[in-house]
Amino acid sequence: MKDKQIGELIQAEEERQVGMINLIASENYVSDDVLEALGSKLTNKYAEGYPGARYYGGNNVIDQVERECQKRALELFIRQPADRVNWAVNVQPLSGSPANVAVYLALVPSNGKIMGMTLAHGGHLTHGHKVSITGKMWQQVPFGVDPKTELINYEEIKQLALKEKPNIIVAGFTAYPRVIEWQKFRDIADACGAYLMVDISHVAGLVAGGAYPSPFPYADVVTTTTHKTLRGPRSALIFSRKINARPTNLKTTVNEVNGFSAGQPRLISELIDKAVFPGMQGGPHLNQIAAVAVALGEAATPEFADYTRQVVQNAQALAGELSRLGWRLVSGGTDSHLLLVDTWLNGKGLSGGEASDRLEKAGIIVNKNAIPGDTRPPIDPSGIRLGTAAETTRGKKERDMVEIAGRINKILRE
Ligand code: DSN
Repeated sequence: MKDKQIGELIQAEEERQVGMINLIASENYVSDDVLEALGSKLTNKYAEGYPGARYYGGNNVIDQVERECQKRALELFIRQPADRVNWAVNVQPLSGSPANVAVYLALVPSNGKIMGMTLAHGGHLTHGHKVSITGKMWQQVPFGVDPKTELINYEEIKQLALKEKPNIIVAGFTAYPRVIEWQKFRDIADACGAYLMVDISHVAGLVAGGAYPSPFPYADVVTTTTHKTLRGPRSALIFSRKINARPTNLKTTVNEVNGFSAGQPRLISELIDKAVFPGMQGGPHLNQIAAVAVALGEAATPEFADYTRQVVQNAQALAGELSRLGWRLVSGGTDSHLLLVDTWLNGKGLSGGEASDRLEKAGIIVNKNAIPGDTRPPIDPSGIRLGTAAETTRGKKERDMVEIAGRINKILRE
């Protein structure tokens, strides 16, 4: 690279990545093929619009790239062709937050209600938190986990949904370690007349590989980032069922702008496409979309399915050993790639910030994270979140996780 300054910084970051243990639950290591697509000349092309309907000339090749990405996404997540025909996918969102906003723009009237898990209990900012645009343009109906079990209490969520009548229910989390019963969320959405959106950003790879239950049989909309357990570049996908929008939900900003009127049947996939472009974004990043297509191809292999099983086994080995060494884990363990460790222990231990700093000095990278019912501030909460997707890509197995748990224990108790 001719630019020495940036070249040296890239080199330095590559060395940092090699020289430490990465337990950040939302990170992973992409293949060289994914990097090659990301760094390709596809970045030079403007392609506002969708395949076959662009606003610029010269998109013959680009259309093929985007269509192939859509095809791979649908084939990977919806294995049965008979089910697949009922779904559409938008591969243009630049990342997870804009993808979620686009869904609300399409389906939730201004000031309508988004029912989602609070950030403090493992939700995401874009599930309606007040500091996010999703909590400013719409109202959040927040739900959390049961204070005793730290598990989702479906009956409580149902009662809340019946009382509040949200327009959309968001299931899916960034810091909830357990399996989610998607059918129960479907029943709740049906009971209160809401759309069911599932955000599988964290577990997408596990779903694709068969190591975590698929929400596709139950959801109306599924959003995901592509760079966590799915092991692709930073990007996002929005899957939507080809069903008509509910007439009561048709009066949304995106529909008004596009001249869709209440009473005129519209597929939700059509509304979501309009919300992504021109509602939220201009030209899609085709180099990124090509890299997603490469990652989706990799995720369809038997090796990837083995990888996802190993990710979960590694998380369970890490959780088991940390528990054995006396650490309290939120909900007692994990069914996925991530776990939450209560490092604060009601004031007898370390804050999440101090735990994270100590581990980083010793070459183990984690993120500080709130635990349910946290009494400490988000900037220095009571716990840390650990995940095994990245280290499993680097070939780690259960015995390595036991060894890493021992190191974590020693560093945090010194
Ligand atoms: N930053 C992501 C995570 O770490 O879970 C969510 O946006």
